[in-house]
Amino acid sequence: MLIHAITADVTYEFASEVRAGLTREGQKELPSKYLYDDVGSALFEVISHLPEYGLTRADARLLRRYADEIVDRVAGPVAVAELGSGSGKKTRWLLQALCRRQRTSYYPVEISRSALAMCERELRDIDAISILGFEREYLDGLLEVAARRKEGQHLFVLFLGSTIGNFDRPAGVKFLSEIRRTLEPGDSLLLGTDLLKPVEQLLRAYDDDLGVTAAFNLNLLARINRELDADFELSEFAHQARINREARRVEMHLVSKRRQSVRVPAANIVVEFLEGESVWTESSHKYTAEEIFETARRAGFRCQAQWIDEEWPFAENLLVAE
Ligand code: AVI
Repeated sequence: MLIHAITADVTYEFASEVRAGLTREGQKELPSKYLYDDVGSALFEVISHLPEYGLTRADARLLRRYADEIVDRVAGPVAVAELGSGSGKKTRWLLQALCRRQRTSYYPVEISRSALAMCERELRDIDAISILGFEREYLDGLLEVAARRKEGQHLFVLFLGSTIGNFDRPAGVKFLSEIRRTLEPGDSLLLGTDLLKPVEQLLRAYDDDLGVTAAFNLNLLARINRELDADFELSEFAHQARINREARRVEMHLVSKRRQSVRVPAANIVVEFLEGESVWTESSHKYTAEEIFETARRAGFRCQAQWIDEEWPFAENLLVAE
């Protein structure tokens, strides 16, 4: 597979976002996209196999079971763009269903080069597929894919795995509106959303017994040590999953076990932590099946169909650009 990579100064951007997040007034924060370096992506892959975390398996079950039905509802001919392809495993079912209908160009968009390479290895054996990966932020990658659209071709965008849940609700609508802006009427977006479930189940899913999610979260500090030369003592921070009922989300935090200061030379800061103070690293918003219709409408789509997994409440939503 060809991978289009950018050589922008990613370390500089990482350092400035770390500086902004750790020096802000009130709650310290780090953007969740930085959880996914090579180590973080590998840990997330393990999370997706954990008994406590059913999200990825529910997503895959729906795609395997309903691939033909989903593809039948998508106006063709299409080129497929996937935002955040990960390993590409669960996309196989959709691509195989599409490739039975037409020769298909598949454009995975990923910020992790190793995930792109994994995705290519996973999917290259499918008949009648051509794969071109973009190592880009989602919207930048999608713009490049849209520029390759051929006359009369529709785009079918995949945003699976409930990554939309990592945006807060207003930012989620804004992001979907930005996707909509790159599309033409009649193009489709398959949106995976994790649905609300009992608090105990959610807490277990984001704080598993083996401690894989804890390692996934703590790796963000390890990454800052590796890439920005910081001196975080990982054993002095604890992973914590919190439920925010009002916002209908699970939050991941890293809680300082004592009063301490941490140097981050490449970001030119020394950060002071109080005992019990946390860095908020990720939010996972949970949806109701009904609210997706309104969310889609506000972003300029119509939710044409929805498939729901009963075992682990999760919905695939087929949105059509109006
Ligand atoms: C990628 N994203 C949808 C996952 C989630 O559930 O929010 C990331 C994750 N964080 C902790 N466990 C999994």
